[in-house]
Amino acid sequence: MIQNFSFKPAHITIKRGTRVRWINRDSTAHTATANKKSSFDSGRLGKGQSYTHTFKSAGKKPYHCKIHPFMRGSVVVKRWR
Ligand SMILES: [Cu+2]
Repeated sequence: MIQNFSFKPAHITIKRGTRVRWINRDSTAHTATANKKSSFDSGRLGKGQSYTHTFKSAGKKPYHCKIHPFMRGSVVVKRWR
């Protein structure tokens, strides 16, 4: 969830192959953009819009909002539980 200019939860741990969905609940546009280019990028999400990404490789994937760089989060992808 993207709400009140933050990602909630900001940090999650998932199993490889899991789909993660970001839904923008703010009336302001946001993005969920991997810090590492070419990994994932939601593009501009308006109010109520969502973006889904399937994480296929293990590791820590920090991301941010391009419009508000102070908004930060991370997804830790494990090979298995
Ligand atoms: Cu934002």
